[in-house]
Amino acid sequence: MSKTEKIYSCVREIYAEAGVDTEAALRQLDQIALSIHAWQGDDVHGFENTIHALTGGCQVTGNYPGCARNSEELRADLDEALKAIPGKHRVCLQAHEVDHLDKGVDRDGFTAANFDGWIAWAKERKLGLDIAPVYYSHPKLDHGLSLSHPDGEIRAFWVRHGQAVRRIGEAFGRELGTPCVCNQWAPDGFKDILADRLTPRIHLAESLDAIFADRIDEQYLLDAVESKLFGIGTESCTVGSHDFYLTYAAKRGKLICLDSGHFHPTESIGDKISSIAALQGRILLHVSRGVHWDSDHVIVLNDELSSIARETVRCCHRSNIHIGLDYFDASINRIVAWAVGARNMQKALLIALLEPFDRIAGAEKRWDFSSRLALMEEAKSMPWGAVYDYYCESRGVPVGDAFLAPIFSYEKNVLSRR
Ligand code: RNT
Ligand code: ZN
Repeated sequence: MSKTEKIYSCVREIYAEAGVDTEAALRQLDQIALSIHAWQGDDVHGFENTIHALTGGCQVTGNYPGCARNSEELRADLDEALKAIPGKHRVCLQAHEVDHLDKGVDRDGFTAANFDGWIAWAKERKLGLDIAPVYYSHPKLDHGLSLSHPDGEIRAFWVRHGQAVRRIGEAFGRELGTPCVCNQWAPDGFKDILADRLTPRIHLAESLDAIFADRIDEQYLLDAVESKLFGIGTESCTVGSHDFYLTYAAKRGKLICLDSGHFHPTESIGDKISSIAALQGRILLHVSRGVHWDSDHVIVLNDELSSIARETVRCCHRSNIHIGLDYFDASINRIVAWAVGARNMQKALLIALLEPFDRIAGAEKRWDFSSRLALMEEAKSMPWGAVYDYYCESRGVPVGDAFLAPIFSYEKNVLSRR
């Protein structure tokens, strides 16, 4: 018996005494696939011939060496990251993370063939793929507007891009046997106070309806729409606000994407999950960490993350919740960033799965809020870390910070030579 197993066998008993089955919790954790965001590896640059400037709220800071320069490097880096994350996961692409381009074909002409390396890679590893259109970092993002632009031709270009990416997503779903989540986020917004806030929103709604006009079977593709509050250069109005997209998603039966950096800094998305689960019930999470603003820092195991994970675990029986990661830090080793954030997401989920929920909810039902508070606080110091260590070991992943050494040797041998 390894040290990890020995500790786990005691800890399993401690949990059993509290009425919690750790084995059942780990089986549930095994079922939760995280959608790992590829863009952490290339600083949201993508692999089109021309590197367009990052525009419209996607700001990456830092210049740590080793940024992936093409899809092959990005896949190799993702392989390293996946070795540090127990369980079976998915990978989400931004649609400019292409394998290769066809001469003279812009984003409105992309097809699944431009992603064939990704499909082959995912097939081999039995991974699901998700995707998002890229309505930014392109000259046709004019005055900060894409899908809501007043010029119908500009809107039409971006609508064709959205349609093209949905078809690519459908191909991912067909080829890989698991529905691809295709998330629509457009940076459209305004720096200063607007005279007419209505027209851009009507344009956005019409563009989205045109993008979604193609009926695609949900066994291949699930559509999501993502709101935002503000960004650099869009301080006064984001066209696709939460009110806009929550209504849109409810009316059109789409997943609503909740990004934890896209609300007022004190507003938590944890509380939103049950509200949506009670009604519309289709959610995509973009788990991120804003520091003062939507800065997309690597997620840490803090109260915000715990509440997102807890609410996800409590609500997933009556809603369809997909967990996507969405942070990007170019100031540290990018593979470590992937691993730390994904492991934190799992730790937060595990803590929620190990909560003695029946006892806590029982106290609540009896109006015994004193016991509810005490039980919730005691649960925080239960030895869940030993359960996570055992999870890693039993799924063939290094325990504790041992995942760092292989990543740093990869940095030395591969990343530092780029
Ligand atoms: C930006 C949105 C969006 C992006 C990705 C890169 O604020 O959160 O999800 O992070 O498209
Ligand atoms: Zn996001």
